[in-house]
Amino acid sequence: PVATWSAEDWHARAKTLSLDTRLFIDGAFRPAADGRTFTTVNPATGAPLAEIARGSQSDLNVAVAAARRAFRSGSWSRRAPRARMAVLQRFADLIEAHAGAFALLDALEIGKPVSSLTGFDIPCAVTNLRFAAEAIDKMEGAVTNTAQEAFHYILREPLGVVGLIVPWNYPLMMACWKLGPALATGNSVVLKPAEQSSLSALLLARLFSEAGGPDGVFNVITGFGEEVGQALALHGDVDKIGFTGSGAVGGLILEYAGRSNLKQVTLECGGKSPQIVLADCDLDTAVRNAVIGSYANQGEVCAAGSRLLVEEAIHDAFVEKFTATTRALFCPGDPLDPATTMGPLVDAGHQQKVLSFIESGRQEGASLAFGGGIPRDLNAGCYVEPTLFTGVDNAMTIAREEIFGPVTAVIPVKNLEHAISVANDTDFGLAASIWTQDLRKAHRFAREVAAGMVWINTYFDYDATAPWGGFKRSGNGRDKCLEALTHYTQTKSVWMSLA
Ligand code: TXE
Repeated sequence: PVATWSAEDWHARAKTLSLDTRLFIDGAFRPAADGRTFTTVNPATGAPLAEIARGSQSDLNVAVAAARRAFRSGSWSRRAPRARMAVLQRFADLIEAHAGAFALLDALEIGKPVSSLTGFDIPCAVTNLRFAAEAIDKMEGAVTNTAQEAFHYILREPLGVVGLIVPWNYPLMMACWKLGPALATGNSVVLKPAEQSSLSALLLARLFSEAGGPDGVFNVITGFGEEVGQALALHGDVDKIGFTGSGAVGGLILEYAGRSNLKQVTLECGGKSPQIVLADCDLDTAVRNAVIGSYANQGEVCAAGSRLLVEEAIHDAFVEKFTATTRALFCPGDPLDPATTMGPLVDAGHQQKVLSFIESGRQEGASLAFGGGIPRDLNAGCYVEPTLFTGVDNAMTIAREEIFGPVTAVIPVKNLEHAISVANDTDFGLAASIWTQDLRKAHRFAREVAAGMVWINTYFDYDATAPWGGFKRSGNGRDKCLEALTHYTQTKSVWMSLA
């Protein structure tokens, strides 16, 4: 039914929404030990939204101890695979049943349109959880081919206590991408949501308990990165951190792991992904997808196709169509209106950062084709207009840095060779796309581009089975897909003498 709610319905429900804003530890909500809270703000209006528990090192220690106790007890880690599967399936069902509440929580906290949440984030979160749940009894160990007088087998076991540190751009979905494999393989989890988006994580934890998840297996500590996140990644009794966020913090997580207990780390740290548009492409399809690749989710997407490498012969026609298509598809507005396709950015600090990237584009000599400012009628919120720069050189700041907002750069290229060399001239390597009718060019590009995900004549195609992650500074490891489950396990090699 959420699909039928009007803007008025969403606003009415927002007024009566009940929130639990405390930490979730060992199966129960509780305030931070020192009673501190922080205020979260609705970025569409600038109004305060909720007072959330500000977790500290001591809260984190209690959560890690509860997670370890639960792991040792075997209440989850050694529960029969099918029984674990049943809990995770019920958990997924409950998320689906609470779609309205999840959409409201994420929309109010980060400004994402409810249409994106109900149409994408929530179904993807649910599918990924179900995918991980269904895989539980299909993960196998192995018996290896040793000499006759020995019997050797490989067991795959959970790691123990896993810390998940997630960002604010897909709060529910990102948590589920990591929770699915971590819980399916039998680990206990401490989840640290971003400070901008705590509420959906807290509802998730409550629903896991309601689904039959044992106490201590899934804990949520809300609060700040330098407090809770750092304490989690430095903790000597945490076996792994699964992280999505900035490259700078990704580097710190590796450092914390090195300084503490050499815990395992997987990272997804964003990108500066190229979309190559060759002269022989189907221009209408290429433009439509390039626009979506640029501005979907306000451009707050790690795989945003923010560098458009357009072959010179079609440059002007491309920019003209791109401009018209953007106007038709993306107009900033109220996130609680189901017709809205673009909300505000997550907070005022991020809005300023994106505006300063736009300023750097102007200063460094790129031409502003459209956008570039705050929409006039929406200046109470953290909005930025969809923005396009043309005449961009790949050395400019707007071509090198992840802007994480609705700002895209057109870089003219001479041909495929030139496009590949510009595409790979970046510190990142998350995603890439090519638009062409020539299969040889498409597959050559797929082999030569240094990126974890390649889209040919499409963008943002997505499935729970498909690995998500990057090369180079975009990180290591993969989310979604079966491989993700192996990131939350370790192998044990067992020998028995038959002599
Ligand atoms: O990220 P942070 P921010 C990129 C994007 C964005 C920029 C900054 O370019 O503009 O990063 O965003 C926690 N120890 N991406 O500041 O700080 C933090 O609390 C441990 C790309 O939001 O990396 C949050 O939970 N944890 C990206 C998480 O790290 C720490 C998604 C991410 O926050 C910490 C988000 C610390 N010292 C931003 N400091 C993607 N890959 O999709 C912060 N955190």
